[in-house]
Amino acid sequence: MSSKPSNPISVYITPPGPNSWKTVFVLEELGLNYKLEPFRFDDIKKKPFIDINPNGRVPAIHDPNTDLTLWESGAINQYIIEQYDTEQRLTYTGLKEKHLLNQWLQFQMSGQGPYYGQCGWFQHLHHEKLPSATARYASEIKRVLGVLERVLSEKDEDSQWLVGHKMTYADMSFVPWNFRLSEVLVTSWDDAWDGFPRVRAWHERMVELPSWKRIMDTRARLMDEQGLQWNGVPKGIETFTDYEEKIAAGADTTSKV
Ligand SMILES: N[C@@H](CCC(=O)N[C@@H](CS)C(=O)NCC(=O)O)C(=O)O
Repeated sequence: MSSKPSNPISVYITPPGPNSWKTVFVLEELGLNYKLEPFRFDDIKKKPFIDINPNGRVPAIHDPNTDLTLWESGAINQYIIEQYDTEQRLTYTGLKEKHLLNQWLQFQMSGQGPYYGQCGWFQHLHHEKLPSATARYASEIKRVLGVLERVLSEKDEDSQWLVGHKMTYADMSFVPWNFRLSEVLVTSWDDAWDGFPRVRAWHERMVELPSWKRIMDTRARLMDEQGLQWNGVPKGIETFTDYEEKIAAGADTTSKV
């Protein structure tokens, strides 16, 4: 474990998608020294980025203080916590809690992220409509939310967090995808959360944090600079339906979310 990073940690991101913001959220909440290295989504599978992450996905970081380059948001966030959360603000180090935090992070990485991502893809970006695919991923999203609802309902009213009695990096890891919930399910915010009041309250507590608001302001600025609207649709295209029509016509097949 070390103190704060004296040189800024470089964080490679493409602004639209949720995964990068999971890492930026932790860095911002801990008040660490970092600098964003934003680039366009269209360049994600090309050099120079694939020299940093051969898998061509964001986020990735380079920490000049330790000369470590890392990709996969879960691995990155655990590194940041282990290396720089010296006061254990967002973590626990006891044997049980440490592994429970890891368990929830793995659940987020394997259970939440991929299902939300695929649901969004089949709802908005796939070149043909496949209702059975969207139904499958939407029902997995509801199942994942059900798991969280059950666990939170078994916790005391005054510790509505996944592990222990405070917000940790595990809770925070679920925020960026849940922030896009109504968009991936293509429904209203209220309907998206129907049946999951505790998960909704847990999520809404975290998006009220100044750190989350600051990074979403940064996202809005970067999206604007790249000519994109809030949802990743290029400016000048009114609705997702218009965008879908363009994708179906072969105009643009790269994901912007
Ligand atoms: N498991 C990876 C997923 C990262 C990921 O899929 N990021 C998206 C942006 S939100 C991406 O880079 N997509 C590139 C692509 O689909 O080719 C992580 O958590 O870091």
